Amino acid sequence: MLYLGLGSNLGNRHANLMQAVALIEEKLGRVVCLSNFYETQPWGYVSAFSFLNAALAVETSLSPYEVLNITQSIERELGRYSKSSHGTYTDRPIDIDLLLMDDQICCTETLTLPHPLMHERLFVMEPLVEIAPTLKHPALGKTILEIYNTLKA
Ligand code: PH2
Ligand code: MG
Ligand code: MG
Repeated sequence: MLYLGLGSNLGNRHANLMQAVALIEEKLGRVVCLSNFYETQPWGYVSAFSFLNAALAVETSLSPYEVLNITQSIERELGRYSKSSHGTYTDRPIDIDLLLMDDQICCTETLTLPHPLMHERLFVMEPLVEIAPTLKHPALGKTILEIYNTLKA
């Protein structure tokens, strides 16, 4: 199972997330579970625009790199032209992040799994704990619920 994190803080955020989910279903595989959408404040940079964040579980036979290529093309299709530049984050209509893929641990220049910052980010862990509380983080050896509780404390 593949777990993705979605975020939007530009344009019609709700519509952007819904369109991303539809394109993920079309191009990656069956969306098994989708969290609620959470209103969150920009984390790690200053912006006037707050986010909607969500998490979803997808059944796919594709490799992590194929998934990455496709999620990046979906981001472009939904109008994401600029990526974080000069080490700072930028506002975006859509961001699709690979969080976890089965027990895969992978660390290359193009892709790190599990997502290296997921356990530090409430905007990722809150939607994820809703859909996969008992899922184990293969690198930390803790469940999503345990990580979420530590982060919240
Ligand atoms: N994504 C970031 C940086 N900061 N803050 C919130 N609230 N939600 C995000 O999705 C987000 C962020 C980098 O991808
Ligand atoms: Mg991100
Ligand atoms: Mg991203």
